[in-house]
Amino acid sequence: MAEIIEKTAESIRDMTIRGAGRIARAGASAMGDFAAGYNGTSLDDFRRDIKKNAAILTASRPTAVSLWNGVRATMRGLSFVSTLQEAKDLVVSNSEEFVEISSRAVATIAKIGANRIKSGDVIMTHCNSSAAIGVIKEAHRQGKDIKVYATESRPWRQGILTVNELAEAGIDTTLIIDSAVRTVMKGVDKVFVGADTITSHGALINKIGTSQLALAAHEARVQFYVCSETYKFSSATIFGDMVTIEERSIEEVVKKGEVPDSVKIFNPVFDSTPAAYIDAIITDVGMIHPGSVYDVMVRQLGDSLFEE
Ligand code: RUB
Repeated sequence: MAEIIEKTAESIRDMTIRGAGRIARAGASAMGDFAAGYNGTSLDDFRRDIKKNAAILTASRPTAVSLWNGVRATMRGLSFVSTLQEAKDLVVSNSEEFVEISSRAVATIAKIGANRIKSGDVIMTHCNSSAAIGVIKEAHRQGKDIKVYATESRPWRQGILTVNELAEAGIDTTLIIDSAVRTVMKGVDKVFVGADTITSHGALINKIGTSQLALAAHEARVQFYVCSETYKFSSATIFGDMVTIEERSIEEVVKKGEVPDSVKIFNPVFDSTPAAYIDAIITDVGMIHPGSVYDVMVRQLGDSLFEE
């Protein structure tokens, strides 16, 4: 059963499974599958193995707060059970609950976000966010006449996935290269992007280039909306922890031999957009001002926030 953990971790590492929501659900599901098929005989061994698995999964994309929160959710209450069967059942039900709640959150965000869109709007999105795409598709489903610009999102080109999905839904979609963002922004009404992580100060960590969209939107007085499930809020940032920005292989940027070895290549894959450039965060508990993130965290997590 440990194979399911390794297989999921490998798929997250090589980006077969990607996007903050998808990796969180994949991590949580793998934990549930592991527990369901566990054939050890002792509760202590199970606790030890489940912790080991959590570490393997979270290390597959070490800076992803969503993955950490999804995996951790499956272990909630584990120290209070007294039998192996109870422990297995608890991880399975926690896992199912996380997948169900996080999927429902995407649908709720779609409904709330679509209310911000009116017929005739020109929208821009970046990378490939199921939460942001959900909003756009819902507005289209409601019969609103919209046009969408989607960025290519180098180097992985997740924008190709986005334009395929939007075009398949019948939405008027234009693909642009990342450096065309400022040129195109003048004709845009609203920007909708997803979130990898939201800090307690309301800053957004998302695909590299998101902060450029935010700057260009700010300059052009275009509304900038972030679509984020609340489990992407990082409680560690309350206590001053910084979000680590993932850097990936240089081979994602250039092919071997394409540039001299003396050329250094820097490939950060996320960036940080300050709260001041964000008009609102559309979440599963409603639309909030970035300044309210801390309050929502405290309300949702209560005292447990201050226990670790
Ligand atoms: C994906 C990305 C997405 C967020 C939100 O980056 O930055 O905007 O993860 O996605 P990568 P979602 O492709 O490197 O994982 O709304 O689907 O959770």
